[in-house]
Amino acid sequence: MTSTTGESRYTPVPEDRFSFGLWTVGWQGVDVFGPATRPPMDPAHAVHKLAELGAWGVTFHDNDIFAFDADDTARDQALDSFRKALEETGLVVPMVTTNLFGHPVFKDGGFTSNDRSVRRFALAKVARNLDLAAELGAKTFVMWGGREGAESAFAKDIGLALDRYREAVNLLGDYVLEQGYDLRFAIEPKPNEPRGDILLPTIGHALAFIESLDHPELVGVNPEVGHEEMAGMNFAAGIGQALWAGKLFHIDLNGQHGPRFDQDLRFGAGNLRGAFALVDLLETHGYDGPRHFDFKPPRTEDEEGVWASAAGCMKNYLVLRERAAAFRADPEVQAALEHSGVTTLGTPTLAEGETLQTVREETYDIETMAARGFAFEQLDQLAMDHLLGVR
Ligand code: GLT
Ligand code: MN
Ligand code: MN
Repeated sequence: MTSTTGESRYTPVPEDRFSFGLWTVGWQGVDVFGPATRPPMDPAHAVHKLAELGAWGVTFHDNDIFAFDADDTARDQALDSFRKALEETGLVVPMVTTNLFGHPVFKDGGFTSNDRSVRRFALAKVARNLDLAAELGAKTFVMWGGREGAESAFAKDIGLALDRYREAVNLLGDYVLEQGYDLRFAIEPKPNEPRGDILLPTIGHALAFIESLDHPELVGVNPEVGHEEMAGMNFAAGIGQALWAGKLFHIDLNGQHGPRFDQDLRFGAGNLRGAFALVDLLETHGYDGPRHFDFKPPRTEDEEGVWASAAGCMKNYLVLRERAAAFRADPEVQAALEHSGVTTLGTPTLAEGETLQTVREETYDIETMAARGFAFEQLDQLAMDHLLGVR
């Protein structure tokens, strides 16, 4: 039985910066094979429940709060009720995003639809939502281009589509600068689903695209655990590169069992060792952005199950954070990191004043160098022992 103190170690507080999308806990369970299994959830109710569970923030798409075809009165009413819930609970809105994928008009994408009038409408929809994001104090604006892609090779000219994508992000960046909004963009990569192939499918594709923009400093990434793992990528390694590039503006935490459809399991489910490595990386790197959960409580769950699933996301993060701290503090681990050369990788390969000529003239004891064991297995077992709670 866990003691009260034991439980409270894993009870989230706002300082943990946990946030949830309204579309996550509000997901009604509609999938390709069947209709909703849960009733719609009032956004204000979701805000209250998330606050009770210890979350810090809530995020949304425009159409999570008001319908696509809402008139101004309906839009204002829905927003008033949401704002009231924010005031009552103290929850913040760290991120806002736009739905450019649900309505049939976006079936061939928003920014990169082959239909120019759709592209113009998409820009207008996002610009309006930027005003709302700024008004609510959001610092990050996510762009997930789920419909930006194709099912067949000849349907989309990739180069032209990227030209239009860039045109859109440049225009929206200019708008943010002109308005003086304190907002940055975060592109969310995904390899496929709902499109057969999606543009900017991985962290690496997105990072390369960002460097081609007029204001690359305004744009970073919002990687999602499951999306990289769907592509067979190592998520923590991708996050390592995003951090290295100074581009980890936001993150979508969830769980996935390898390359298959997007599972959006609660954080910690699926690849647990990957989740451990990720939390260790975020915490040791001093990542101070939101810990945002983008999961879908399975359609087997009723509302109680939805909150159990949301609470599980946060608890698993806190447990892994504690395990990672214990791993880092363990003197045996520190010695193993040293022994394996992990720490010495921080030393530049050439010393001050040395040149390529220096290394060309050096004599090398190749046999001894080749015989060295790196003891990564011992190090990894220590990590495993900490993860499993036996150290
Ligand atoms: C959608 C998608 C998520 C994105 C959201 C942001 S919407 O549910 O599956 O991964 O983060 O647009
Ligand atoms: Mn997903
Ligand atoms: Mn996501």
